[in-house]
Amino acid sequence: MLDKVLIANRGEIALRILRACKELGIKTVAVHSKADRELMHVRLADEAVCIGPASSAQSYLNIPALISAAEVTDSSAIHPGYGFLSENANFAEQVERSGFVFVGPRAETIRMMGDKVSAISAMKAAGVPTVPGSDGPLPEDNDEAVLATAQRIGYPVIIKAAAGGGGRGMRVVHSEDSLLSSVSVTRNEANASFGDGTLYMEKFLENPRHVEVQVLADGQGNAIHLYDRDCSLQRRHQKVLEEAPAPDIDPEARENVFKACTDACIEINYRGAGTFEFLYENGQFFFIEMNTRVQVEHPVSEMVTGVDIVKEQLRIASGLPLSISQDDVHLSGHAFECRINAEDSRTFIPSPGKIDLYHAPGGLGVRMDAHIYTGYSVPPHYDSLLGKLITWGASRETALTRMRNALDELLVEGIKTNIDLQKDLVRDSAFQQGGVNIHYLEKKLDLT
Ligand code: MV4
Repeated sequence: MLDKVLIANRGEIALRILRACKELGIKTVAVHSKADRELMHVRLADEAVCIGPASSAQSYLNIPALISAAEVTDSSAIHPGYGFLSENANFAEQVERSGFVFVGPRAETIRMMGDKVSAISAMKAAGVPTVPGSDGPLPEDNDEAVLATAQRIGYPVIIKAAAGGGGRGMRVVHSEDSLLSSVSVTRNEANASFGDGTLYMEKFLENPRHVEVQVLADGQGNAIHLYDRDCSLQRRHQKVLEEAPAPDIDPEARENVFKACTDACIEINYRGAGTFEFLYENGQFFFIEMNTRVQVEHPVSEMVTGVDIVKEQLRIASGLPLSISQDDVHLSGHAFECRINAEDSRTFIPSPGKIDLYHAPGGLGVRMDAHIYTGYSVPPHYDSLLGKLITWGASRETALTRMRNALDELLVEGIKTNIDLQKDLVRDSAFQQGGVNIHYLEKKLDLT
């Protein structure tokens, strides 16, 4: 087992990683900016290293500072968490070249998944169902071929940047009239944003759900899935409320997609935790992207399977095989996660500042993954996630009732939060019914 892990992150996920390390008897190193010296995980880690000035998110992106911190503390590995450098192939490469273990996939896997064209083609080759599309990059100098591709796919189509992902660098095209101009604008934006103008085209699915599959693979020939999550409730590509398993999915399509995901992991010799992102429409799954990190919403999968995803990541990084096989994974009950953000419930404007009072809910089936405490000041430099409220129940109904009650118990005073929005959502009748699509929340917000 790894001896000492440097946690290259902050906030609730740093605390989450610290807890997993403690359970495994792994020593921990916190790194933090000057603004973050009061963070909960900094107190709880065995050692802490200040790696940068107060006024920026840059500290957690400073590769030389992170590697120096790993050197001076004699760490054996670096866990990147999510965001920041977690899907940066060059970082993974530099970590390993410096003699540390990167808790995540091999750099080449991260690079392949970062390029959406190569990710889709690898997954398609491995038997994962993909969206009908260009099957490769759009040519830069052949308008006829681009028009013919769209013709074959059928309008509406969506133009996406190969270096994009997560909703950046996309444009929907409804008819031939605007195709070439849209391709040109999207290419200019992709060049400006990512330094890479490579584009691809897909059929635009109008009303899909966002359903993702959690996998774990050890790079030693073993891969399992931890069922699916529904993350359709989002605003401007920011997820708001997630659940596991995804409700009301065609059982046969679902079994097929799980098998395709684990087969693909073995095919590409995947190592670590990963998420296959799908659009789900009319009973069919369509792969769009793969995430090579632990995700914000991983707890809902943990709650319905009992598998500790971060502990498995650390075991895999230690060179150990998965502690469980697929036959050991049993889906039990239902879980929800509400993201609790420091932001106005209606305008979504961030609201940093001092928390005058924090009271976390409790009780059977209630989990609060958060780093805040009464007296903590939310700095303005980072994203607004304060924590996640997660509930579990034997049925979806019970888990949702627990979430309603837990949200009523949750007190965060002194700053604005989105708790009122979450209280509203868990009482929404369409959401209670289950299976709303990716446009539901934005439409609802437009109406109120
Ligand atoms: C799509 C799509 C419809 N058709 N691709 C947005 C984020 C990025 N991961 C992919 N995205 C989409 N790709 C096709 N072929 C609609 C979206 C999309 C979306 C996807 C998941 C969750 C929320 C979304 C919100 C708007 C658009």
